[in-house]
Amino acid sequence: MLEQLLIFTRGGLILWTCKELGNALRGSPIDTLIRSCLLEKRSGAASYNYDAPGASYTLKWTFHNELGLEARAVQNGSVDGGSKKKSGGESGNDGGDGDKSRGRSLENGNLRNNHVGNGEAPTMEEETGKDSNVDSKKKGWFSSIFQSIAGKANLEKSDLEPALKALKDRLMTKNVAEEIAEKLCESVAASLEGKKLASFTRISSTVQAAMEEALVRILTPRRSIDILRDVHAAKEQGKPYVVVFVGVNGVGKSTNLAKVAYWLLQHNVNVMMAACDTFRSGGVEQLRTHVRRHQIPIFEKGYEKDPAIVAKEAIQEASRNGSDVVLVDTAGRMQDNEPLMRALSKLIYVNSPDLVLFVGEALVGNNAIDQLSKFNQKLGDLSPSPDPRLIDGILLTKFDMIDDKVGVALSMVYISRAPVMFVGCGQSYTDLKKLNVKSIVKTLLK
Ligand SMILES: Nc1nc2c(ncn2[C@@H]2O[C@H](COP(=O)(O)OP(=O)(O)OP(=O)(O)O)[C@@H](O)[C@H]2O)c(=O)[nH]1
Ligand SMILES: [Mg+2]
Repeated sequence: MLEQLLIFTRGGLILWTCKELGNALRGSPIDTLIRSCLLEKRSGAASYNYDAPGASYTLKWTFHNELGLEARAVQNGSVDGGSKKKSGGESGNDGGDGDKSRGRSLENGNLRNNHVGNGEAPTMEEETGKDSNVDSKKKGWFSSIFQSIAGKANLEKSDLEPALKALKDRLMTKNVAEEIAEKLCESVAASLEGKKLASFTRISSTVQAAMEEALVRILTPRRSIDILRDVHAAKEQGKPYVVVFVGVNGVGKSTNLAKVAYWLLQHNVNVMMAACDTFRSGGVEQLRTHVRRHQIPIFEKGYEKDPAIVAKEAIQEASRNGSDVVLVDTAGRMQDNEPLMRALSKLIYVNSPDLVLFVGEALVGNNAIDQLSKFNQKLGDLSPSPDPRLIDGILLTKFDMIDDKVGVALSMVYISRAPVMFVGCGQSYTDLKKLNVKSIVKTLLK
């Protein structure tokens, strides 16, 4: 018999409950389910049996909704095929719910896995950003600057200048660096010059295509990095694939390291974490919480040890225990703190990781660009090697908090020529996405 229905956000905030369906629940089946199944196991199952003295329930759930709502049905005893209510159709992706209660997924500053299994393939979504309603919102400013040229024959640069100036200013309000804004405008100009575009719609689609093409050029890295492919290649050579997460304090290194671990686990890759933040108190414990939830090994040596040595021992341990990947957490450091930057270059020199991932916070806007370029510069200057390793890729965090200021992503790639490999967009393990160029263009033209 159906005992209770609940709807709550991914953060755990109960929005609606209907208890009148049966007797009051005995024990705490909902709490137990959340604690021991949903949070801990990353369960892909959609059914859970709760058995306590005098209480036996089957709990079923679905997580399949754009709003981040979830419906839960509790049935008495063990059942088959109990009713499963959906709270609204959708794609099952993690598209943000913008829900303030998301913060509740954090406990003592640590990330919780609050992604409720929906049995779907654990692929990484592309960052779809803030592009809903783009077309309607775009119309206002976009039509006011481009409408005037519709229907003009043989568009010349002088015809386009006012529109391009307005476009450049607009891009710069979204944190696009001036140099990049100019490049984008040049591409747009080249796509329009000499043409006659009869309708505003044609102009709009031409501009959009030109921007997309230019952005793909900017965002396309010098070399492509396919982590899963490289992990398998390393495995074939009988060695673990090593990723070092670097960046300034509090940008989200450890949290996003845990998200990357989650993503790798979903691809059946054995992951080990190396607690090489031997500097900030609480850093090791923070990582321990994640490994407990992921049920993966951790290599740790406490505090005040040389992180380069801890990482080295961790990699040796990974070879012994058959881990495919070692994710190395490092202490946050300011880009101009020379002793700490020297220690980091030593860690990289000693361990030759496969990937040096710079974790940057999109939220700090152009400061992130300064951090990135100085990290690269210091890693180069302070390395013991004549041929120093620099940053290979970027993990951009807090993308969920920047509204439409997406320009920072472009600048980071532009100055470092390192690709944005992941975008962190929330505080759940599943809030890790790929950068989506189309969506960036839409956001910029919004
Ligand atoms: N909204 C949002 N918050 C994030 C994201 N990534 C990390 N955070 C939060 O940022 C805060 C700092 O995260 P940490 O992972 O501890 O950062 P850190 O870089 O390891 O910090 P230090 O080790 O002290 O340098 C935590 O509250 C995280 O939950 C993200 O993509 N979006
Ligand atoms: Mg950390």
